[in-house]
Amino acid sequence: MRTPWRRAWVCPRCFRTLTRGRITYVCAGRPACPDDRALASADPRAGSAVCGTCGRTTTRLRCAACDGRLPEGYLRTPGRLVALAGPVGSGKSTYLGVLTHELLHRLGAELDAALLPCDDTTILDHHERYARHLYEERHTVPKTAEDDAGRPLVHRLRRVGRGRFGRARERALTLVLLDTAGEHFSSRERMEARLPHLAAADAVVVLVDPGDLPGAPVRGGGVPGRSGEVLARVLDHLGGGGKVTVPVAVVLTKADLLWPHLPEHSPLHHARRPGPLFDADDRAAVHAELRALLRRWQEDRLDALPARFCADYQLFAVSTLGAAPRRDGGLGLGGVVCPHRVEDPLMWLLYRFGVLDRERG
Ligand SMILES: Nc1nc2c(ncn2[C@@H]2O[C@H](COP(=O)(O)OP(=O)(O)OP(=O)(O)O)[C@@H](O)[C@H]2O)c(=O)[nH]1
Ligand SMILES: [Mg+2]
Ligand SMILES: [Zn+2]
Ligand SMILES: [Zn+2]
Repeated sequence: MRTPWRRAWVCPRCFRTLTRGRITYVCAGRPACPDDRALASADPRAGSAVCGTCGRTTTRLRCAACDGRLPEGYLRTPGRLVALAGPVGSGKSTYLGVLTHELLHRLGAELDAALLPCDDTTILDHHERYARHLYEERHTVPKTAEDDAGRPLVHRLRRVGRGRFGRARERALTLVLLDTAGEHFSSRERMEARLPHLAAADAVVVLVDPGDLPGAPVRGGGVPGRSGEVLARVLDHLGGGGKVTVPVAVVLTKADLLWPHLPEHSPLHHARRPGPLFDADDRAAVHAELRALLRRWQEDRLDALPARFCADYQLFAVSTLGAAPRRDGGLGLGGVVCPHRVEDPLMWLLYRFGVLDRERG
């Protein structure tokens, strides 16, 4: 079953639903244009409007609720807000930085997809917060500050696939990815006060540090049980004690720490087959393997909770960096990021969002 699209657009700054009355044009002649209020009555879905005062055509839109500018062309494609959750140090920022880099530089081409940052803020933030550290300084990313309001990365993804009867069919979506400081997941009150976007998310990716699994053979770092508590809190927040309807990906990060302890034939060792299709067999194999491992590592809450409270969830294991960083924060493996299976959660979500097809076995 495909998840129905819950709502078409959410403001990527304040996360309120963008009804027509909540979107207005901004005159392209601002600030010189003396008065562009007449633009308020123009239809935002038309794509452009002419300012009654200065006569310029504008395509700029803003959210009337928070006054934030909407990314160029934001309303042209359905928006999907994917929120990252997980305790401090679980690997959210590293994951977001590497996933975006992979999408822009490698995965986009593999999926026959064009991926474009929607605004300058996205380009700057991606570079300043993530890419500069990982790919230029070859170092881990800094910890996300607690008072960091968390600007989202907004990209438009477009694919031309084969529709029925072999006809070319364009499928596009605006992907809004949001990273925040792990401290905000530490209590119910904090989540409610500090993470207004969670309730508006179209999918949630909960990251789990393998060091938090009481019985996992990983030394140092984690706090046993912590990731399970965050997952419980997030699901409770999203579902209000009932079912969570949006897709939830539960992702073990830092899988490189686990590799030496996995059986040789484990599906976690190899990567998915490359190509622009969602591989359901591979997905089922990894999911089943992780269920068994979580039981062995005494944290089967990570499977039992979503099994009970989610209409749709999957278990993943990724290594974002491919190896543990050195003690001084320099990347291992000669300073190179070697991601393993990082795209798996996204491939699943793109399939669920109707942008990817599944492999037909
Ligand atoms: N071994 C290994 N370590 C990783 C990997 N990814 C991240 N780490 C380590 O985990 C640390 C924390 O990662 P972050 O991405 O900053 O974690 P975060 O969830 O954003 O943390 P907060 O910003 O505090 O919420 C990094 O500094 C790395 O040392 C990985 O793929 N493998
Ligand atoms: Mg962070
Ligand atoms: Zn807004
Ligand atoms: Zn004007």
